[in-house]
Amino acid sequence: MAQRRDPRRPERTLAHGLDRLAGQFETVRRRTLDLAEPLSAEDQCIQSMPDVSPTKWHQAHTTWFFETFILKPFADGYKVFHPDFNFLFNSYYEQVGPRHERPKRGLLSRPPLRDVRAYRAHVEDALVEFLAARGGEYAGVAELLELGCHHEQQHQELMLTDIKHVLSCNPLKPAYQPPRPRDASRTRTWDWVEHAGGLVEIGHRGDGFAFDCEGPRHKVWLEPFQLASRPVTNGEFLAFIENGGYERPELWLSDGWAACQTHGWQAPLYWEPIDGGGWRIFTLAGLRPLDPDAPVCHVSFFEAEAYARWSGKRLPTEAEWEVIAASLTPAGNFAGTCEYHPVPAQGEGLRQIYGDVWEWTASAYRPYPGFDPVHGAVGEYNGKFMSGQMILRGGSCATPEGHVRSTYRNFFYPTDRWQFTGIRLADEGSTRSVEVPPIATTDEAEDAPADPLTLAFLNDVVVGLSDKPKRLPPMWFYDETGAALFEAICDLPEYYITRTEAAILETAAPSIATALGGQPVLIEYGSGSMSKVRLLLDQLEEPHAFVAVDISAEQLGQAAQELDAAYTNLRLHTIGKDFTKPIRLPAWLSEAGRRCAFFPGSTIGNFERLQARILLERMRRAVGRGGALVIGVDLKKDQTRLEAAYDDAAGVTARFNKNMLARINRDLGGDADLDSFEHHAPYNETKGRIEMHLRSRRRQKLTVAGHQFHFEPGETIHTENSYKFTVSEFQGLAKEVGFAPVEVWTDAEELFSVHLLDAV
Ligand code: AVI
Repeated sequence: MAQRRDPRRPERTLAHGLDRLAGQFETVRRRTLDLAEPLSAEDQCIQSMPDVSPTKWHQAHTTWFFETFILKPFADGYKVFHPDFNFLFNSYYEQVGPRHERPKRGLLSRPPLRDVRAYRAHVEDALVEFLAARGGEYAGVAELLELGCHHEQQHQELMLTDIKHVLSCNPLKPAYQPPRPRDASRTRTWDWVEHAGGLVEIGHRGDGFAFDCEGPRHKVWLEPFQLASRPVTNGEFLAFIENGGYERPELWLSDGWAACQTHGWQAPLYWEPIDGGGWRIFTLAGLRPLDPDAPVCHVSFFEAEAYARWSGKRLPTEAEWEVIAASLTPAGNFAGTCEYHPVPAQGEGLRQIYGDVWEWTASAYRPYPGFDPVHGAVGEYNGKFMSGQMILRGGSCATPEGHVRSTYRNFFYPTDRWQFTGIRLADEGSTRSVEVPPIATTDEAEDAPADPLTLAFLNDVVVGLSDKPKRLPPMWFYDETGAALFEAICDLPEYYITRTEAAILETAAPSIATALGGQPVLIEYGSGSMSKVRLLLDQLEEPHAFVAVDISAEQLGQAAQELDAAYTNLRLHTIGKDFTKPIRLPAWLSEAGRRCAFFPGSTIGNFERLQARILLERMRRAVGRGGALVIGVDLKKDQTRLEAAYDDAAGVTARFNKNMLARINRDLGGDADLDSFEHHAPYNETKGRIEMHLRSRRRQKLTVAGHQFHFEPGETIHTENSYKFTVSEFQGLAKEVGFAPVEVWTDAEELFSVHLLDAV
């Protein structure tokens, strides 16, 4: 999804009909900054061990990659940002010249973070200009651009694994992010997935992006085997520990036993014994209790081997892993879920083959028959590491969604433990097996949706429908159809929210305008059709700019055009993005008056308390001290009125709810039968929220991209919560993140409230 840039700076804007690759570049680059956002400049400078690189270094090195392999050789007249940066930020490319020693990256307190950010902007601007000048003709650089994006995604994973190690070394055990609430349900049982063996093919076919080491595709002979339907859990690994697993040399490979002794391993990395018994673990959400049902992670290859031997099984070869995984589209608990931690298995059948933990295989990282690395310096990317390392498959909870494939070969040294690495067992095939599972080809993977937004949707669908109770995040309601249906909801007689809020805003706008003063900047989160903001814009004193953030790129473009035509002197900046993620505001905003976040429609009610707090905190940071917030908040009221608003007589809300299933069919090739689900929207008095569900009318199954989900009659998918507040409940929440109430307006019936708050 491409972010629309400031229309007043057309020279930096990519040509219309933006190439998929240029869009991918922008998305990937922004994600890197998003990942760094929770960290201080001090956090970003630390290197806690030689394998770990500072966050700042990752940001610079990924930039260096584009500069070195695209701009320097291809962009005429490109001016390097700084002559020393080649030495500082070259990782391991001998052919590009000498470099700063890897274990000393944490000593680079200079250049400061702000210079690294400026370096990123410099290279991005130059690359965007270079691509625009080529008018979509990227011959010669397309592969490098794509490689650079995938390279940066690899570093995004390293940013998470590295900062986890850095923070774990701090005695305060700081968290990268607050803990996320999770449903406690899980499936404890597991089974074997059988494969009859025979002559199979593995490796990339050559269509679409892959790293050079994933090919050539070639034939492999497999004996019948079976693969565990889910990874080994913490609870299972605990049994190994309690059975003396770390004290029994007979379970270990000789080098593994030596490593175990040298490093004093007694448990996976990040496990800490609790006085009096038990364990807790360090996570990116700080120290947490050990969940016995979550996949064990941060184990070395040697620990995985010892565990497999102890359990009487073995690790799968990479070919065994690949032929099973190739029948499924990569979706699961990747970094897009923002869990950054493996979660317990849900549902039945083959689970968590993608995401959660990288799975150690029994295969050494060696070239496939006929492997021919790319020529030149960039050929040093993979090939030269093909000694002494082991293959891991499937991606982890820190891997960006859309990054891995069934053919993806990750590799680490057998003693490495700081990645999210886990164990899936294999065994020889059962002689009972007569059923021959399809020998998988990668055809399905080639049909897989490629753009990041669709992949993020697929992930949420696979993760959400595997959960108990099943759930889907409401942000996915709003594709073009969903956005239109929501507009129709706003006009319904039962849905009092929109018109009540509009009437209140009309009354309140002059006072809001006075409070904001001259040249204010409005930032609307989830701007939709941009109709409500007009009520404010009409009253504001020379508004300096309007920043609109919305996930629906189609709607954003359309609405921006209309607003632009109506407010010719207004600077309009659009950000096509999920507004719950950090946003980057353009530098030119700083010359203006007060900043005011605008969040109408009671959308705040669609978030759980913790998420609502995080979102308000982000708004607080975006407007800065002295800024303001104008927010619409729906009030608690009688149940009948509330339920009617979410289950209207004309059935528009029901269609809106079912559009989620229609979208699964449309965008992900799902086979949901819309008639066999019904809209259900009760008010939950105890929790103070309307709950929207899609209730299955019968026993059925739904298939999405190779994943199957079973429904019992009456079972629901929880699609949305709409929390209702009292005025003081909301003010209490806002105060927690530094917003002080200034004024609140309600309608005569006290159905709805609009709040003006100051950022203090
Ligand atoms: C966007 N949001 C505030 C609406 C609400 O009222 O929770 C979404 C909605 N869902 C069903 N009807 C409207």
